[in-house]
Amino acid sequence: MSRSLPPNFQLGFATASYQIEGAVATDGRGPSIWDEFCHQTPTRTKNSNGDIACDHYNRLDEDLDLLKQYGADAYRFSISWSRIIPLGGRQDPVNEAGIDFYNRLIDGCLERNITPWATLYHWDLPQALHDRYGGWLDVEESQLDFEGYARLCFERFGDRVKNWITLNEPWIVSIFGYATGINAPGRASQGVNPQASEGDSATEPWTVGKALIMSHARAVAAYNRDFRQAQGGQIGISLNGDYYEPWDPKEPKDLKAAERRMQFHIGWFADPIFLRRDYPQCMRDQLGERLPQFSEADMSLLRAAECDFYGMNYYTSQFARHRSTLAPETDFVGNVDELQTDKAGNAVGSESGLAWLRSCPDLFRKHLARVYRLYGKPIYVTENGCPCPGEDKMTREQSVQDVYRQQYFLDHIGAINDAVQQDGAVVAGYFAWSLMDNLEWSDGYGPRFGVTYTDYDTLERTPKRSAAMLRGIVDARKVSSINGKV
Ligand code: PNW
Repeated sequence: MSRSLPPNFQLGFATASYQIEGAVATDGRGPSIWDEFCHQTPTRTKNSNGDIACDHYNRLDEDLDLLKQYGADAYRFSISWSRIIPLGGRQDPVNEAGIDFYNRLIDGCLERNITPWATLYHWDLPQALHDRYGGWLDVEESQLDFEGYARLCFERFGDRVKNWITLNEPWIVSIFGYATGINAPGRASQGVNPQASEGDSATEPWTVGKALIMSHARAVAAYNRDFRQAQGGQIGISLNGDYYEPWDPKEPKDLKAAERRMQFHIGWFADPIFLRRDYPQCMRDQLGERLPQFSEADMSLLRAAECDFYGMNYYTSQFARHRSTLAPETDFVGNVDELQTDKAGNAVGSESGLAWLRSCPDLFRKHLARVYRLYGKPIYVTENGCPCPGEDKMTREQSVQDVYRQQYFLDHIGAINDAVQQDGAVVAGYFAWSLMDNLEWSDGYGPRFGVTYTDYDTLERTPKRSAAMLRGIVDARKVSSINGKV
């Protein structure tokens, strides 16, 4: 087996606050838009909510012990904004009990020799900011409040946290939250989502996208100006996005469609953030005035916000087929059809336990190479994983076997190895999603992404076989340190 992962390549596991913590009203935490969304009637989350989730808030030490047991170098968690600033705003009171929880989490990692990676925003906007000014729909206010929140985190945790992720998946935040209305705050045009009572799918996602880009920029600029020198950490953002191949490889319009689809997924955020320039031309061409402009002041903020790495959340790939009709106003994919089978009938990958997720390690390799070529920053894979076929209906004894997941990890870490060795991509770490089965957002507690089985009745954790094997897979791919011996 070829070995090309650097000796200091980091293996970690990832989670997000609302998906695991529970304790939503404990010790002064304020509600977030996900608390509100999960308690709407009729339900939009399969009757599930994060009130208890995995009860991680009360089982912190046990969960950190799992990480240790799995040989983790790093742990990626997210901070619940409304746990530390219950009302969210830059003038609002700080909740010291919430700060204490994250101090215990961070110190608990360090005591176990695990490097903490903190995500500032994994989708749980304080509800008070949504009520006060529409949350992310107010581009000016939201970026100032996000900067205030980020500064508080740097001040209180930055002596020990040296790895920061500003936002998790701004594409999902904008599109699922404001175009399809599948995620909180559940806004969409009535014709798009009958369960949404308010929204405008043609305009709101693009406004929210700009708010997120500028919020990221303000947090990074603050870090660069006031914290970087003293604290010496690194900061980046985690972007999702599938890799797309043309549905018909002989059709030039499908080749363009595949590239355009990736620009709508990734270039939307990566061009302003990593290349410090306007949105991709294909987005301007299709969306025109509905895509906000960057002012001179915005551009200078983006230029002051150079960050350190590209966080890649990668799960699957698809085929793109061009459309000959005009794009509807509510289109957000670049006017393409997305398919899991190409023109010749080849499937993009094997089926997992979720319809949208197929295992496509060869295309993951292409994705890594493309992203590194375009944006030029070291890549950390900040999420990768899957549920096994049928796992949502399995008993614990069946689920912990997780043969499909073990193969998925093996294949995807192999793809990283090849992208580094043969395509020159720089990939510095890998976080499996997720440390444990948890609340899969609007899909509820059905899909299980964990390397640890969670029994939602007893909250007991049981390691799956994949948890124990990851350490070995990564070590086997690392370059040998001396004379070909590890
Ligand atoms: C990510 N899609 O979300 C999130 O960062 C996690 O919180 C989540 O649990 C995980 O992936 C698994 O879904 C995504 O439909 C949700 O393509 C949906 C998609 C992609 C990412």
